Amino acid sequence: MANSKYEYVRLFEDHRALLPNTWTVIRVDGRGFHKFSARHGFAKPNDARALQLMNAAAVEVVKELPDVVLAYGVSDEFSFVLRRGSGIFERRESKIVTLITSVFTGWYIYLWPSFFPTALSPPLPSFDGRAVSYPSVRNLRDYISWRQVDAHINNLYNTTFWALIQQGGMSAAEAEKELVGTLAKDKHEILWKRFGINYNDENEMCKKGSVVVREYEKPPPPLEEVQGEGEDRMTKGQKERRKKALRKGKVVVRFCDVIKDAFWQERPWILGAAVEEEQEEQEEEKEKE
Ligand code: DGT
Ligand code: MG
Ligand code: MG
Repeated sequence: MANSKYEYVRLFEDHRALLPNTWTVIRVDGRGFHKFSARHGFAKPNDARALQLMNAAAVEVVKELPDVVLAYGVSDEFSFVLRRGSGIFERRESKIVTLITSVFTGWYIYLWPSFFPTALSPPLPSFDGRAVSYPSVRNLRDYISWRQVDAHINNLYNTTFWALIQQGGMSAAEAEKELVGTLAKDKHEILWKRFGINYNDENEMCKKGSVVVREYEKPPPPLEEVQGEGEDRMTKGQKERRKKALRKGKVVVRFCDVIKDAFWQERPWILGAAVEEEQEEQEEEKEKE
C-alpha cells in the first residue's frame, strides 16, 4: 500500500531499547492492593491463596517467554529476569514491559477462580510494570537479595504485628507502638514468649518469597561445552539446539534462599557463562593493579 501523507507521524515514535548486554529485571506490582486485598477478604498477614495465584500467573509468564530465566515474587509483586543476551522484541523496553505486565495480569484474572471461591468484581486487579537493567551478575544477584531481605523484614514485622492484634487483643495503633524500635530478635521473642510461635516454623513461602525457575532431569550443557567461547561464537544451529534444550526444563516454584551462592551453583543454567566471564574479568583487573 502506498504511504499516506499521514505516515510521517511514525517518525515521532520513540523506541527506547534496553541497554545491550545487561540483565534486565521487569517488576510488576499490584495497583492499590492494600484496598484490593481488603475487598476480597485476603487473610492477614498472608493469604496463601493470593500468593499461590501470583505464583501460578508467574509460572505461565515464564513458560510463555523462554528468555525469562528466573522470577521472584513476594506480596503483590513479581520480578522477571531476562537473560543477558536476550534479543526479544529487539529489546524494545515499552514492548517488553507492557507485554510481561499484561500477560501476567491476564493469567492472574483467568486463574482467579481456581484459587478464590468468590468471583472478581470491579475494580479489577491491575499491575504496573517497570524495567531496570543491571550490568553485572553481582548487581543482579544483589537486586534479588534486596527483594528477599525486604520480604523477610516485612514478613517478620507483619507476623508479629498481626499476632499482637489477633492473639494479643491489641488495636492496630497499640501493636504499632509496641513494635517501634524493636529489632528482629525482639520480634522473635515477642512471638515465642507471648504467643508460643516459633518464627522459624512459619510457612516457607511467606518467609522466603517464591522463586520460579526451570529445572532439568538432565541439565543443558554449559555454553563453553557447546562451543569454546560462548554464545557470541555459536552457529545459528547450535544456538537453536541449545535454546530447545533450555526450553525442555520444567517450570517450578521454590521457596528457598536466593542470597547465598548455593542456589545459583546448583542451577548453573540460570546465569550461564556470565559467571565465569565476570570472574575472569575481575581476576584480569586484579592482575593489572
Ligand atoms: P501501589 O502498589 O502503590 O499501587 O499500592 P499498594 O496498596 O499495592 O501497596 P504495596 O504494593 O506497597 O503493598 C502491597 C499491599 O498488598 C499491602 O498493603 C499488603 C497487601 N497484600 C499483599 N499480599 C497480601 C496478603 O497475602 N494478605 C493481605 N491481607 N494483604 C496482602
Ligand atoms: Mg502494590
Ligand atoms: Mg507491592
